[in-house]
Amino acid sequence: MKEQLEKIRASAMEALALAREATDLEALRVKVLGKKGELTAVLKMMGKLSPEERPVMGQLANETRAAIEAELEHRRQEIAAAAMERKLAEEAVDVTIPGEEIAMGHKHPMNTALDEAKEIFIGMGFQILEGPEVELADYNFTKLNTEEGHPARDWSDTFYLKEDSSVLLRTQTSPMQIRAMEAIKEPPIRILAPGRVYRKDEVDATHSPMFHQIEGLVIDKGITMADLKGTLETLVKSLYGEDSVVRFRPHHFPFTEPSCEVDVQCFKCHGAGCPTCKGEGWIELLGAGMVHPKVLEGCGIDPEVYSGFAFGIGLERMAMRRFQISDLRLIFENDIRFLQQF
Ligand code: 2NL
Repeated sequence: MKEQLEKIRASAMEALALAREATDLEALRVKVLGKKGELTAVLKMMGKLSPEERPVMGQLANETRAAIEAELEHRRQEIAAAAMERKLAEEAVDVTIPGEEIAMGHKHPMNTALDEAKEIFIGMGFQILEGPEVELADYNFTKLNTEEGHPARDWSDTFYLKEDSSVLLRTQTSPMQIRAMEAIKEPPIRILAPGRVYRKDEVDATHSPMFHQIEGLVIDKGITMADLKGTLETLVKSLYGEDSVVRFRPHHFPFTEPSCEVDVQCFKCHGAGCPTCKGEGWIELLGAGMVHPKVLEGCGIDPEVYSGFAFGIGLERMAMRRFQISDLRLIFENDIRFLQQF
């Protein structure tokens, strides 16, 4: 039995010296000291020894167990320390290596132009409202005094979403103004409705089936064409400078009466005619007019008591002038080489 114990101890020590992982140690512990282990098997045979031999062998067995356990613990610590060393070496960070530069993005030129327009109108007491791009024909046309059969309603110009022409992609942001009037009812109303609008246009340097509009609406007692002119002159002078010259030209829209288009005298040639204004001397900016009484009435606002003006601006054209962009398509292509310039 003595030899058996010595053999167990010697082979355990040898195996311990070779162990490289914590799992090796655990396997070894089970194999030698476990319930069905080598040492336990020897201890079970103690009963067969003589009463004289038993305490001697018992002591030797305990010493063997203690020695193996001590070495196990020693090796456990060595292996854990080695693992920690390895981990530290692997995860070492060289804080002196220069960092990777992160390219900073910035606002899209369309948003810069939009934010500038918003600022100007917020300064004049306007509230910004946004609404659905999928609209009822009722709100996009009928309530804007654009009757059945009007050319703007043509299937070749408008994206309809229903066979019966009742639902469409809005062709202007005016339906949002109608919704606002119906909701607020009691003027004064001063709102600015920016957003995407859709028309069936072929893509070229100045057209896109999706573009952006900013519409404004002011309703109160005693609002006249003078308020329209003053407000829009303020806009143009904020955009193009205090000394810019503004022109109001008669026009026609179904939803306003009277209607006009607003031009600014070319800031390059001061009216003489040049490539920037295509020889016209004037640059067209927006459409506007006094809200048609039928439109007010349809929204539950009494045209005998209240009056108002409205206007619509194409945001792409505004941004193109602001940043001297020659082709509308560049705005939507999101080519980083183009966008980085602004
Ligand atoms: C353009 C310029 C315009 C309006 C939009 C409007 C809105 C309501 C009532 C009356 Cl709720 N008018 N908006 C007015 C004049 C011009 O847009 O070139 N449109 C085709």
